[in-house]
Amino acid sequence: MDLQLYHRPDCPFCWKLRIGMAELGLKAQEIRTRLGEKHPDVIRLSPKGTVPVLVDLVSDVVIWESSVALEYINDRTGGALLSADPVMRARARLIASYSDSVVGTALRDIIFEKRSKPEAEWDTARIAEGVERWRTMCDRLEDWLGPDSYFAGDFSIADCALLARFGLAEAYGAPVTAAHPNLQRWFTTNRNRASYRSTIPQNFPGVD
Ligand SMILES: N[C@@H](CCC(=O)N[C@@H](CS)C(=O)NCC(=O)O)C(=O)O
Repeated sequence: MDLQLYHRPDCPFCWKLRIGMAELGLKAQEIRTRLGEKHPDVIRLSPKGTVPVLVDLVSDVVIWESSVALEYINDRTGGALLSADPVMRARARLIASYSDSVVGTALRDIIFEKRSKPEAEWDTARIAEGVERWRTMCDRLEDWLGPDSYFAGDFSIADCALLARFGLAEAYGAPVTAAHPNLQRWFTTNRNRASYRSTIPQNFPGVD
């Protein structure tokens, strides 16, 4: 595959996709976008105007939705990021979707608040509510993971999605704690994966 990736390093959807690409041994020509800036190519290529945008130059396909892009590269390379079992595939997709939407919304309040203004002006009540919602998500994720190593069979698209969110949560002051031992074990182990370490953003706006 000859890939181009439009992405922003600290965007969780982009980070998720970069983790998946690294897991699958894929490299892309990277075009980085910046917070608050609309890249003209992204506006041209994506009807949503969001990143990531993945372009497969060989197949001449443009994919502007991170979950579709992740499954596309997985399909193209033998499918290592989804189990063969239909139940586990469904589970991986559900958890990845939960990560993209529900988990993302909880963290968004914390991140938007911290990166949009100086610390002295942070709305601490809004941040505290976000942290509270994040902890509630963690209760559910803790049960879903249980004693397993990964969320849906082997390492999957669900782990890609959640690793990026947990990385952001930690950076923005909502780390996983001993109240969630399964999650703590999962994050401590998987943050050492080469795919995570090689894709972690160099800085997190507002807190670096
Ligand atoms: N559902 C989309 C969401 C992508 C998204 O919201 N990306 C954000 C960055 S995290 C974005 O591009 N926002 C518009 C902007 O930054 O101009 C996906 O999964 O690809």
